[in-house]
Amino acid sequence: MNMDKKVIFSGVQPSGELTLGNYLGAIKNWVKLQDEYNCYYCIVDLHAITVPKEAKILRKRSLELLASYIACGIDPEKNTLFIQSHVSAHAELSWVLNCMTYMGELNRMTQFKEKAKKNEANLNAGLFTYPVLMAADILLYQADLVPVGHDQKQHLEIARDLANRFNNRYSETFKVPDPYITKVGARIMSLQDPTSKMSKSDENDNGYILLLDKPDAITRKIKRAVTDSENLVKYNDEQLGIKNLMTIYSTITGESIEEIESKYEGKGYGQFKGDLAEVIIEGLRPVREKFDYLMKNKDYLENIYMEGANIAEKTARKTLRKVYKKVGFIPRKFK
Ligand code: ATP
Ligand code: LTN
Repeated sequence: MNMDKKVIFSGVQPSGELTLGNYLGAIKNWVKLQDEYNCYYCIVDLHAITVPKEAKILRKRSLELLASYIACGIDPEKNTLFIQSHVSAHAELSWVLNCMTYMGELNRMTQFKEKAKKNEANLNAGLFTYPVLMAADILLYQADLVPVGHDQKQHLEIARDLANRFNNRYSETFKVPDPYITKVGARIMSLQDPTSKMSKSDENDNGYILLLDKPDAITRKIKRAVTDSENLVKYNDEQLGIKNLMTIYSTITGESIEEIESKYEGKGYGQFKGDLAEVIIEGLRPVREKFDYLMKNKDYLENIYMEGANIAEKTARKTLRKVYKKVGFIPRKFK
């Protein structure tokens, strides 16, 4: 590990299969950043239990998520890939930060408000303090940069506020992290409702494309994607459906929106959708193939998360020791 490089931390919850939104909004950027930065990419299983899960399914999804990271192009030799619950410092720092977080600032979180509506029957405290655990994740590694989708912007603000609050109250301890949110691709919308984000917990499975969807499913979902009756491949805020599809096209191929507009001038939605389905299928093919291969090699995956936890643990403990000392806990003695 090169200590001169700046540090990146990010994570995804093993709360379902990855969508095209997760890939284009977050993970694709992780791949781009891996050479330039010292990266920690985490499977945030502690976060995932804020919405109850069956134990067997959570275990399965966590391993699949690790395989997906690698299948998307994240090189386990260059990055630290690990499982959040393996490094207990996350839960420990989270407690200390909880004691410095105001109820009011958590009450303002849009994600909490939305999830609270959906989980009224089980509105647990974990869902409320979710952003504090996220702040702990990031601050433990002294991360400079956090690549996430647009929906996480508010959570990052809290992480920055908590870092500053702790540094001011005690003394300089945490790096104040910056968000890394791209202009195009940071908000991929639902194919069925282009006013809400594409989400793996959507009830309507036509709303999202999964990373591991088969080609015929991808074609079907794109054909059914909601558009308007204009039949013009134009990027503007009046035509949210086609705008979203063009964003997907541009993020995968790297072609600019202007290039796409001129390519499809005089051509209708039918042709554009057909081509887009092909672009997605071809873009995801290598990911799907690598994923299938990795899931047959469980020992290899085990080795990666084992080594990852060892490396992460060292860095995280170092920060936590400083924190415990500053808040006034007597350091533990070992015989
Ligand atoms: P859930 O639907 O269970 O809340 P999610 O699909 O939002 O989950 P997360 O694990 O919360 O997925 O997010 C992982 C990463 O993917 C985050 O960086 C998030 O910002 C990004 N992301 C999620 N959905 C989208 C989207 N539709 N467009 C762009 N980025 C997204
Ligand atoms: N809340 C994030 C997942 C997450 C995360 C993090 C992202 C948990 N801890 C630390 C970046 C850095 C989400 O995407 N829902």
